[in-house]
This record gives sequence, C-alpha cells and structure tokens, in this order.
Amino acid sequence: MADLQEHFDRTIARDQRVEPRDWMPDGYRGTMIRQIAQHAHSEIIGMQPEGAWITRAPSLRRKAILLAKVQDEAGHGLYLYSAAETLGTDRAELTGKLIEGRQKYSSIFNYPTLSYADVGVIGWLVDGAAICNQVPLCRSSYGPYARAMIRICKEESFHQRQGYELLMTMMAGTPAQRDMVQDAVDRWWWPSLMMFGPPDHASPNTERSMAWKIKRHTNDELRQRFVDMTVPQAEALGVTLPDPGLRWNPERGHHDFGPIDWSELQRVISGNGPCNAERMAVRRAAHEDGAWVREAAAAYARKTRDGEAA
Ligand code: BYC
Repeated sequence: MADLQEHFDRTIARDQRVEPRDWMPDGYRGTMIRQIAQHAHSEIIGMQPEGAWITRAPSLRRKAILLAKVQDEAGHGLYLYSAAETLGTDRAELTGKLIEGRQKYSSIFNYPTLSYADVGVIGWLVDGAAICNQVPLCRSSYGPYARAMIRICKEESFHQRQGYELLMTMMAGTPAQRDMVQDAVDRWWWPSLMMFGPPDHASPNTERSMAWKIKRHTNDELRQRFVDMTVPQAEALGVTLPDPGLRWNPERGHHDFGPIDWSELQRVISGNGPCNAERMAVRRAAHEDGAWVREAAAAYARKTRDGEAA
C-alpha cells in the first residue's frame, strides 16, 4: 500500500499522468468523478439556453452555426462521460444522480436567454470563461480528462469566436441591435464571473485539487485572468461592462473589479436560480423520452453478442 501511494505521489510530483489502470487514492478518484461528472452535466444542460434559439435564428447561416455549436456541446458531454467511465462509474449512473439532484451542473446555465444577442454573449463571455478555466485543465493530472479537454478547448475557441463575430455584426447594426447587445452583456457579466466558483477562501476543494494537480490555478486566479482578457475585447466591441469598480490597477498589473454577490451564486447552486426548475424538467423529460432508444440499443447489443457467441 505504501508503495502504491509512493508511486502515485511520484507520478504527481513529476508532472506525469495518472491513467485508469493506475492505483489512486479514493479521494483522488472521488474528486475526479465529481468534477468530470459536473462538467459533463454542464455541457448537456448547457445545450438548453442556446438550443431554444435554433428555431428562431435570424438567418440560415446563423442557424447552421448555432446548430453546429449546440451539437458540439453534446459531443463534449459524451467525451466527458467516457472519461468518467474510466474511473469505474457509468453514464447511466451519473445521469441518474443528476436527475435526482445529487450532482451539480454549472450555475451559468440557470439564466434565461431573452434575445438573439444572448447567443452572441454566451459565446463571447460564457465560452470565453470556459476556455480560461479549461485550457489549464489540458494539463490536469488525470490522463483521460486532460486529453478530452484538448479537443474540447479547440471547439470552445470556435464557439467564442462565433459569439464575438455575431456581436460585432450586431454592434454595426441599428441602435436597437446595439441596445440588445448591451442588455445581454449587463445580464451575463456577473454570472460569467461566478462560473469560476466561490472565492478561494471559501472554496473547500481547491487546495487538495491543486496539490493533486487536477486544478492548476485557483478560482480567483482564473477569474482575474478572464477579467483582464475581456476588458479590451469589450472596448473593441463598444460595450460597457456593468461594473463601476472596474479599472486598471498599474501596481497590481491587473484590473480591479467590484464585489461579486456570492449569495446569488449560492442561491443558484442550491437550485433556486431563475431557470433551475425548467432546466431539470427538460433534462428529465429528455431522459424519459429516450428510454426506448436505450432499450433498443441494449437489445441490439444483446442480440449481436448472442449471435457472435453462437
Ligand atoms: N456552478 O471548492 P470549489 C461550459 C461547486 S461547461 C455550480 O471551488 P472545485 C459550456 C463545486 O462543484 C462549464 N457549482 O469546487 C457548456 C463545489 O461543490 P461540491 C462547466 C459550482 O470543483 C455549454 C462547491 O461549489 N465547467 O463551459 O474545486 C455551453 C465548492 O466549489 C460552481 C466545468 O465544469 C458553479 N459555477 O472548483 C457553453 C469545468 N462553482 O461538488 C459552455 C471543470 C463551484 O463540492 N470544473 N461550484 O458539492 C472546474 O474547473 C471546477 O470544478 C470549478 C469549481 C472551478 C467549477
């Protein structure tokens, strides 16, 4: 046992990858399952806010782009459920836990999408925040997760660009279109900052996840990186970020920003955000409606196996 622990510790210390067949402490396995499952659920639930606009896209081009993006999110969910399976848990079990409310998904997907500008702002801010958070996860210590993240990040960069391009187009349009963009920015800015999780002093998992090199940066470090990256993009776009406290601090070499309402994050995480009930109801209904597909697939697999055995 001591040998196994020592081997694991050495793997982490040398920045090597932990692979599915390697021994790992129960806490490491549990943390990886928790994070990967939450991430997978977020991708799948994350299809809903934007998916709602597919039938109302303003042109064929915008519809094709949005369809491709939402399909990518489904793909990300599947890579992640597969990564979680290598830890000894399966997708059906994880989906069951989500549906019973025993596992979380990202707070950001509990806000409504009120106009087409929200599609652009989700691409720019939400996918932008996701990239900030996920690029370091490509170096996460668990091999299957880190490898899944490489492909996901490539696709997320396309998502971020499509959002920014949509917003640039709208900002070059009519005053009403510019107002729609500003309104969407006002509504999504603070929830995007909350995506990075609670502040470091209130983040129970960060210290251990950093020691295991699952996380490479703290929540606050990544949040700051996101703010610094986004301010010049907002200027180029011509929108105002809704924070009077936002200003460059030459001493710190970073932007200062105003206080985040952590009670809102708590409320949303604990199921009382604006759309939690709706998101879960849609997810549950999709799961129930898909029961016949799962049964058919299982029957086909059995038949093929029996045929081969005969
Ligand atoms: N929302 O100790 P902490 C996407 C929970 S998908 C909900 O800091 P940790 C996209 C946290 O889980 C975006 N819950 O935790 C998809 C923990 O709860 P438990 C998803 C949150 O894990 C479609 C507790 O609060 N991205 O980008 O060290 C379209 C204490 O937090 C949130 C990922 O999942 C939150 N915002 O750090 C477009 C990335 N924040 O389980 C885009 C991978 C915290 O202890 N995940 N909680 O009860 C991570 O990087 C980390 O898990 C987090 C949290 C930074 C999110």
